[in-house]
Amino acid sequence: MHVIDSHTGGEPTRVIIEGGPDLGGGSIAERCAVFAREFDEFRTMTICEPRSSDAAVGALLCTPSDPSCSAGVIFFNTAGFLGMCGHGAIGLAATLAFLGRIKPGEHKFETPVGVVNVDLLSANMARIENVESFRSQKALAIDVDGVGVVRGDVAWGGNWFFLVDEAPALLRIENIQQLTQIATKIRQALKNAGITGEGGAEIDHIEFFDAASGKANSRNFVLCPGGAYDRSPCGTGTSAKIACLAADGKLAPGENWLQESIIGSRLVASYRSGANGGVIPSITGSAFICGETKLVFQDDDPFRLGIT
Ligand code: PYC
Repeated sequence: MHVIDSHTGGEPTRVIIEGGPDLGGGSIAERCAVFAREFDEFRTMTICEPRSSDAAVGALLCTPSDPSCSAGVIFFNTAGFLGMCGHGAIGLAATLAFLGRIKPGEHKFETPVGVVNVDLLSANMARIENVESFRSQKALAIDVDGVGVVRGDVAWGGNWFFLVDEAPALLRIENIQQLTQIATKIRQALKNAGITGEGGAEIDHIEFFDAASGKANSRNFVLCPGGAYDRSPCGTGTSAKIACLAADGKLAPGENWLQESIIGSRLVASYRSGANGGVIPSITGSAFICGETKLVFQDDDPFRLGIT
């Protein structure tokens, strides 16, 4: 399997260029369902330890079914599949530029949750116009075991998020373990209470906010599905945040929002109005290529399929 690794604001993306599963024809959403149902071992062997880790997002490069798109992509991690991935889409754009497959200018990627516009600004910088994002519930209170009552919004930004404005601890690197534990408890409490996104979708990302350093508008901490936190400010999480800010009248169309991650990396976001009452967020960030690798899976390797 031929993969290219990059990072976007510190968050890794591994793009499968060759050697992935044959998912047949159909839309990228249909092929994602085939991937999950019939070829899940390709996900675990590519992204789980010992060949990768909980922190990384995988991206299977596919031929798009929509002829207007430059690429199709299915994002996944150690826990399962993602609808969209903002840092991963920036990583994919930089990867395709590195391979000489796309040039600076406008492109489209087909994802399982819709087509996203991609403006490749340079070899390492891209602006992603995400799928329409919206808030579905405001200031929902949830009683969390050992934490107490936590209030947050439920919003869609290509994945489902629970966004907590008052972080339960200072968003500092030394508090990552504590933040992860609390966010995991919140996610479990939402699940136990049957609180979901639309159509019963699991709210699998938990996001905390706090004041930022320097010129950034806000700092965040995002717990991703599985146990890892996002090293980047999370493109879909920032999209969900933008949807909430817009719904509260706190951010105007076209106005920039500088989102900083727990490790201090940044994305610039803004929005235009969507067709269905939500917002179309734009996320700009940089990704850097870290490696081009041939993954080897030996027949007698007991961890050929990854540590699951
Ligand atoms: O950037 O959207 C994102 C993302 C989702 C999970 C990890 N990163």
